[in-house]
Amino acid sequence: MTGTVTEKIINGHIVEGKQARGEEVALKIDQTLTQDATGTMACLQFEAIGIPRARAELSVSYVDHNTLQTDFKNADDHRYLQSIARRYGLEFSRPGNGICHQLHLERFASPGKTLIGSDSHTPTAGGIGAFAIGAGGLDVAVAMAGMPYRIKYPDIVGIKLAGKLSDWVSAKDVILEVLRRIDVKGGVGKVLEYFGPGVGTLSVPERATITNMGTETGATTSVFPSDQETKAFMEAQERDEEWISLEADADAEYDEIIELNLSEVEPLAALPHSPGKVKPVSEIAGIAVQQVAIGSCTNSSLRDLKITANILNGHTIADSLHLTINPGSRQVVEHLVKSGEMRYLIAAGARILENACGPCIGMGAAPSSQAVSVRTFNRNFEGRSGTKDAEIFLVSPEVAAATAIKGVLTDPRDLGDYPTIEMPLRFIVNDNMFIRPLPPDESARVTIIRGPNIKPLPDFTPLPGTLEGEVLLKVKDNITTDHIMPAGARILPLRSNIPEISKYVFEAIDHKFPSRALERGGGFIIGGENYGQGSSREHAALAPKYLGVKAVIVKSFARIHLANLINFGIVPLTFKDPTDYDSIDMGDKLEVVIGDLRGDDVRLRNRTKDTVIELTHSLSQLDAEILKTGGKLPWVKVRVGN
Ligand code: MIC
Ligand code: SF4
Repeated sequence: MTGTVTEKIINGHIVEGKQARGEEVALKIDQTLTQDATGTMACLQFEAIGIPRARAELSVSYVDHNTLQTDFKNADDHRYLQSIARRYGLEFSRPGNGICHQLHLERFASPGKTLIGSDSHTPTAGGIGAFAIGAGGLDVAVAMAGMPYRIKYPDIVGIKLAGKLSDWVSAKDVILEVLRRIDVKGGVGKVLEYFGPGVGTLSVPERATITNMGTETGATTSVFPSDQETKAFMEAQERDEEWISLEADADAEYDEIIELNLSEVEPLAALPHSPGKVKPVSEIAGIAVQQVAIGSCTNSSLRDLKITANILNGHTIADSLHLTINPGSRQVVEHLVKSGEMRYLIAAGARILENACGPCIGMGAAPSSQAVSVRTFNRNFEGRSGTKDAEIFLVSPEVAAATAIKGVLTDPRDLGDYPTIEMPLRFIVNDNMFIRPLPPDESARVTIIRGPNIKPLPDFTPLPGTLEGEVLLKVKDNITTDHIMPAGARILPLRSNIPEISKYVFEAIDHKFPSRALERGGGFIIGGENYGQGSSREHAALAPKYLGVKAVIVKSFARIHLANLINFGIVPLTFKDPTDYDSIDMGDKLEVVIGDLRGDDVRLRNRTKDTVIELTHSLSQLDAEILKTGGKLPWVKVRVGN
């Protein structure tokens, strides 16, 4: 097969549909991953599908998001997930083992494989040459049941890397540079594929930092070729037999090419409150900083923590701030302990937190009021840190460590000589915190254990031809799923209880939304561009559905959220003429005639303003069928076959 890496993998996995840009194709999925915050719902859905055992080649259930265990709820979810893994033949990664994407890269991801995960940063595995896509939990449950995953055949953007990164500049700056150029919706409907002579200068974990945060461009995924560097990484992980060579052909054609000279990249930062608001650190250096947080699935690899340790070695962090570090995995920690570099971190004053997502999703270490927090993470949406008025800057480990020493946002090049780090030729491989799947005869006897916070899935009914109700909320551009369904230490433990979590929908924008929606018997949400960017959490569709939201009418949608709305029976509609957005106000009474959703014309009558507006949608025939039957679960159940 010839072409780009993306085409080679997609074309090798198509089970239905045409190999043509924009056409819907169904892909065979080799691997799935779930994490606890989305995984309990995904597993409830997998149970409801009703088959005896998972059917993908490999399904891994990770516990990494929700690990505070402030009461029984998290612990009950973990126990439930472990029992599900044993019952249905999944790998189970115990809490403390590490962050799902870092662990998957280390131990399971393989070049040429397809992977879908119920987490938007699943494309991390693109760093090893996997075609890895983030999706809602239900879509992952369906793939676990062996059914294909559908995507629109994406446009392929070739990002041609030349040159070599300078001292003090690292992979995070590369993806920040990409975001500076194409912003938070520049990747929608596209795959970002890296190629060119600069690729070979980046190790697999560095590539994974880039593909991880490619998610913030809205891209379907990002992918690197599989080359000698990939082979070396897999050998070091004792997985050389899984390596294959996978590179774009010399005559491969990209739909668009972005040239990026690594030698010209400089230390960058994303400013509050968008990962796309990128500026050179040199232009904004000097801002007083109260917190530095290092870790997350973007920057918690051994490479990242080694460089951090060696920058901090011999220093004490500034009095004005505190520094937290979440290592990505136990493998990372074991190496830092063995090499002695863990001491550098501890002696400098770092607070070593758990090998988990932690502060990235507001699970502890919330900044103080109006604090500036400099983080190596991938998202800085307002309030996500747990502190509404905190200002979050996203940077590389180099910038974070330099800032921790100086107490102000610092261009790390001011520190002088760049430390050299030595990476091991062989990683310490210790899989004892994975619990392996049971053989089928034993797993069939396992009892699933549910706690009182794990509530059954709500039932959804078929949609009528005309939707009526009032505009419950009108929001602006780039509304994130963190706005729609916040996470953090208070709300994350409610992920397996839809009636309870629905009380927090749109909390930061309008805390009266849930009670208003219920009082009015549901209604509509009006939004701007890129509605639903960010996380894959299907709760941002499920909970509004529970409150009676019938349709979301916006200028444009982010990919995963659009799919989640369809999956749970909320009609996703767009304005034919985006300026019509201005003519609708909160409280307006609307009537939306959707019919059978086969054609793409939908008429909206605004009874309050006595106007008619034309709407449209991008639903395939299948999407329309799924929506009309009240969502994907009932649709899948009749098709899966035992
Ligand atoms: C995130 O980074 O926003 C999360 C938390 O990992 C989410 C998943 C979730 O909401 O549980 C994601 O990226 O999909
Ligand atoms: Fe976890 Fe943060 Fe990565 Fe999401 S972005 S998977 S919360 S570390």
